[in-house]
Amino acid sequence: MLKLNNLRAGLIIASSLIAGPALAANPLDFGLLIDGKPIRTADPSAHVWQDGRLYLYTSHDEECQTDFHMRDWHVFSTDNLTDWTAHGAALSVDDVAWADDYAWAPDAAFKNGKYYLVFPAGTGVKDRQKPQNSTKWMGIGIAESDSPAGPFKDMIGAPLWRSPYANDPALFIDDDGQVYLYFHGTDFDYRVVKMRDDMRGIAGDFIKMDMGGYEPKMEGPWVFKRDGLYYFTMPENNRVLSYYTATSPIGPWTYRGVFMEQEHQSNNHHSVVQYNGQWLLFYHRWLDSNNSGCQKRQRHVAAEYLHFTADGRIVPAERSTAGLSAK
Ligand code: FUB
Repeated sequence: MLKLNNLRAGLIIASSLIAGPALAANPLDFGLLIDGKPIRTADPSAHVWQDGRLYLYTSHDEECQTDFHMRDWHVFSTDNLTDWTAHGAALSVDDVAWADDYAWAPDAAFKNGKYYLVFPAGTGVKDRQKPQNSTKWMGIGIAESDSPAGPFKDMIGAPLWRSPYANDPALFIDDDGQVYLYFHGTDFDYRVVKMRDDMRGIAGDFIKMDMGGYEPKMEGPWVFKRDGLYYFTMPENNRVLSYYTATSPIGPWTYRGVFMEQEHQSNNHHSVVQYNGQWLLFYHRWLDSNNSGCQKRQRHVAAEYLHFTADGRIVPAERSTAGLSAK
């Protein structure tokens, strides 16, 4: 833990001393350098908490990463969508007893006066040539903090469940306080499970949702509620962002179409949040990392304003360079 705290302190100092104020044009500049290079972030999960700030919980790609071996999750916040504060690592697999790799897409929630981080993590290796030799396994953990900026501590020292394989968790709290956990899992898509009130485990069975007959491969689910309507959004086939709507958080869902096209045939991962009356889309892009020494595209978090039609449809969003700096 000492090692992690030192790392957090060092990163925050590096951020404030080296990078200075950051602007919110795309990709987002968090003002955080690691080994002299901008932190590579992906899988942004956005939330607005009681302090009026917007917090982003992201995963963190190692420089020039391969096969998504990832070690920690980061937190950033803003109160004006322009200047970002880097709070350092929210949690590292170094502090998770049951995993040593695959610090993938996290999400967060506020309940019972505490902040919770749900995080996918795992162990083993994926053998792409001989899948039968793969030992990779992933599960979902739950961590807690008194502060939205972390650091978070694994609450139960174990994944929420061991089977089925699961990653990409998303939490949604309905108006009655019930917490729902949506996730991605091999052959186990479109399930949701309720969380216990104390957030230390799941309550009841996995619920297979009625998706209205359309079930493409799904990653990174996200659920939000707007004007009484529930929205289930996801990177369909890992690529395009598409959505369903329903009048209940567990469906039945109606497919409504694509709201962001794919780019470079690469994965995307997103979240949707309302801040000061405006709806915002956070997502990641695969961009050339100029002057970094890495010869391939790397992931960076970006954001756009998101608009709705009068009847609740999401207006397709374009990737822009102005991002949230465009009023
Ligand atoms: O960042 C690792 C994985 O890539 C995420 O869990 C997926 O959603 C994809 O973005």
